[in-house]
Amino acid sequence: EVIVVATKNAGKVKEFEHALRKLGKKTASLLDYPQIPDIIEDGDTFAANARLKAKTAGEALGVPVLADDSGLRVEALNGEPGVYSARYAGEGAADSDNNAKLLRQLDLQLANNEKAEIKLLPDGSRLLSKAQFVCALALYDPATGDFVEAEGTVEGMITDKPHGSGGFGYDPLFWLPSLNRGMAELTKEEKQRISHRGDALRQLLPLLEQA
Ligand code: ITT
Repeated sequence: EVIVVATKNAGKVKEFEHALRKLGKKTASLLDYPQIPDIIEDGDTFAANARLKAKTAGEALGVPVLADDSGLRVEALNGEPGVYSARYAGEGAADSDNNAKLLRQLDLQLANNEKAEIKLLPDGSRLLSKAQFVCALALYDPATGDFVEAEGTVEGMITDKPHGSGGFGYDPLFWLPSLNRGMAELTKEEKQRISHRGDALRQLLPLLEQA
C-alpha cells in the first residue's frame, strides 16, 4: 500500500509518487520521518550510497525501504560531479548554485581546450559537453537483510542556457538531442519514459508491485 523512499529530495519524491501511483501505491519519504537523522553518504559509487540510505532507513523503520542515489557525469569534466552532484557547490548547496558551478567549470575547461567542438542550438545556446544522468536504486528488506538493486542512465548534452521549468536539479541544463528538447521541458510522464530514474524503476516494477 505504502512504499517508503529514503530521500529528502522533494523533486525525487514527486517522480516516485507519479510512478508508484500507477501501481496503486502511495509514497512516503524521509520528509515524513524527520526523526531519522541525516545519512552520511560517503560511498564511492551511486550503488553504495543507495544501499547505505536504504539500509539505514530500513533498519530505523523496520519496513522495506527503497533508496535512490543519482547524479550527473559530464564527459568534458572527466565524469564530475558524479557522486558529488548534490554537494558540487558545497554541502547543502541549492540546485541553482550547483548549476552555476557546473557552467563555471565547463567554461574553465573549454577555455583551455582548443579542440573542443561546440555545437549551437537554433536558439543560439551552446551544447558544451556530452553528459549522462545515472540513478542507482536499492530496495532493502530489514526482515531478510537482502538488497535488490537496479541502475539506469540517460545520455544528453549540457547547454549553457536553461531550457524549461519542470523537473529539478540539473534538468534545466540537460539537453536531449534525440528529442530536441531539454529535460526540464518534459512532463513527468515523458521524463519517466526516458530518464535514468524511469529506467531503473522499470527494472524493479514487478517487485514493487508486490511490496
Ligand atoms: P537524497 O540523498 O535525500 O535522496 P539528494 O538530493 O542529496 O537527496 P543524491 O545524493 O542522490 O540526492 O544527489 C543527487 C544529485 O543529482 C542532486 O544534485 C540532484 O539534483 C541531481 N539529480 C539526480 N537526479 C536528477 C534528475 O532526475 N534531474 C536533475 N538532477 C538530478
